[in-house]
Amino acid sequence: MINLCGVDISNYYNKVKLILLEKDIPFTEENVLPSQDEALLKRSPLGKIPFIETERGNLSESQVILEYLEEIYPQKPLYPADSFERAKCRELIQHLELNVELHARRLYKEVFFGGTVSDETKAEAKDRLEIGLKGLARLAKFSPYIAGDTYTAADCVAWLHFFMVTLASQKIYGVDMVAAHLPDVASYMQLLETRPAVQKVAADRGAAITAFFNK
Ligand SMILES: N[C@@H](CCC(=O)N[C@@H](CS)C(=O)NCC(=O)O)C(=O)O
Repeated sequence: MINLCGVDISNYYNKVKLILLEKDIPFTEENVLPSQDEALLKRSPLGKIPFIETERGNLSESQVILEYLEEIYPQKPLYPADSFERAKCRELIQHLELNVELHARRLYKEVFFGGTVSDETKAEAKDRLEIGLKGLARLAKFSPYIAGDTYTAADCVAWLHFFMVTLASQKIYGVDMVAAHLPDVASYMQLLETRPAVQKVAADRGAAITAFFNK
């Protein structure tokens, strides 16, 4: 049985959790915080979460895990069968992660962890986020799903990262940069939130966020 390790407030942890739920793959969860402790470094090479433990060994990096799960559980596919469409789906995921979420991530210290981020970093992150979101707007179809008429792994990733980027940009810049660049995003998020797997991840994330801020 797969053991998913990490915390429910992490969008990367929730990415793997959502994929497991959508594909109906049995798994257990273990609450593990990222750290540089030797014990954790033996389980996850950079001490990051998420990682999974399998009968064959451990795997880190959410996208690697996602692709592995897709290969070993091809039933209930989350990628299109056609090679080009599959590549378009991966292209969306790559843009969401590298050109959107990673820039917003530079703000999380102030948004979630009581730290401060310099004005220079805030300005840089805003510029890069604008470029990333404009690029995403050129690629995203929202017809009704992000890659077209079928729900795919790109929707799982988009749903999680849009939530974080919205929170971060509202708190730091006073504006929801996702909605500003992707005007159809509210109805898209509502559509995704009709899915039982998405609802389960949202409920667990909500409880974890409440517990985190009331510590
Ligand atoms: N590229 C990694 C990102 C994972 C990641 O950044 N996880 C965060 C929590 S959301 C973490 O472990 N941070 C601790 C650190 O960066 O040392 C993935 O896709 O799994």
